[in-house]
Amino acid sequence: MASKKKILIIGIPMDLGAENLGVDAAPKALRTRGIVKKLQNPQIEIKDEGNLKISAREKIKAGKKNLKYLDEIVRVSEVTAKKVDSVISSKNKVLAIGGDHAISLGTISGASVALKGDLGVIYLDTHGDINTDKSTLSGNIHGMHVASVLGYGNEKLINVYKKGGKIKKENIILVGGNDFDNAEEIFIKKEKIKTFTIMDLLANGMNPLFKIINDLNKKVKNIWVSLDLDVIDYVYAPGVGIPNTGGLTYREISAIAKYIGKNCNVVGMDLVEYNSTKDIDNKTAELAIELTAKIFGSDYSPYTQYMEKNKI
Ligand SMILES: [Mn+2]
Repeated sequence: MASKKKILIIGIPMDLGAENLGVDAAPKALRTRGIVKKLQNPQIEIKDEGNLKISAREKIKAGKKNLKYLDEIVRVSEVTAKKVDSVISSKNKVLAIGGDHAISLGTISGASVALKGDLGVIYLDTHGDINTDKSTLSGNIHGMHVASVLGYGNEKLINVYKKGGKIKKENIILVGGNDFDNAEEIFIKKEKIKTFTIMDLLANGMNPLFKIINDLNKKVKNIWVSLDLDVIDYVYAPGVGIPNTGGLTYREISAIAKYIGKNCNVVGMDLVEYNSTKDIDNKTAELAIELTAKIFGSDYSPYTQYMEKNKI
């Protein structure tokens, strides 16, 4: 039997990277939904490390219009990166619960430093999050951190935890994209960033994605998965910051999560943009927990539990 995996949960209740308030409550809400107990099984030990401290929005200034809350986001990213670095350096895995997606600037930076750059990223998101301070339309940093970890955009964001970009541009895959800004489309094309969009999925099925993931596995030993729940259609995941009307179905996202869990050495993941106030019958929370289990190569589903309980 494979050795028992230890996954440390780090709650990062930060919503400063986004406009849509409410995602800061996600770590608490997911704990209330039983994420710790539900992920635990004979192969996986979960340790909850609690939450990082984030300054409240009303107590700080937004600062520059094209880089809102830059200083606090950089500070939180430094703390996050240090924490993730120490967990991965001690051979444990990380489940980082946001917050908005800007938390991944710190998580990916910390993981990359711990693994000396031998890290690929599978980025599940309907958006690109690949704007810079020059191209942003909103000034929200949760739309910029992918560019930052690749070494583009504002210096303070790029140089979090260690100087320079953290992920080689050929080592990231943007999966499930359906809502890129024009500037993002141009950037992705110019820099040859690998994408597997909803259009690719409809045109060619899932196989090309599995091939890109296999190719990434040949180039890097370790994978970080960044799961923005808004990649999923709102029918299955209504409880997100920005609900998606053209997203992945349950069948598709669960197959992707399962494929990653079976085939990649996942060292950690982000679970971001959960908004409990928009959730319906906790289905987004339950799905988030199920996908997390699958991405770490394990399993949990309310349906399986129901079957076991009722001995069906
Ligand atoms: Mn995102």
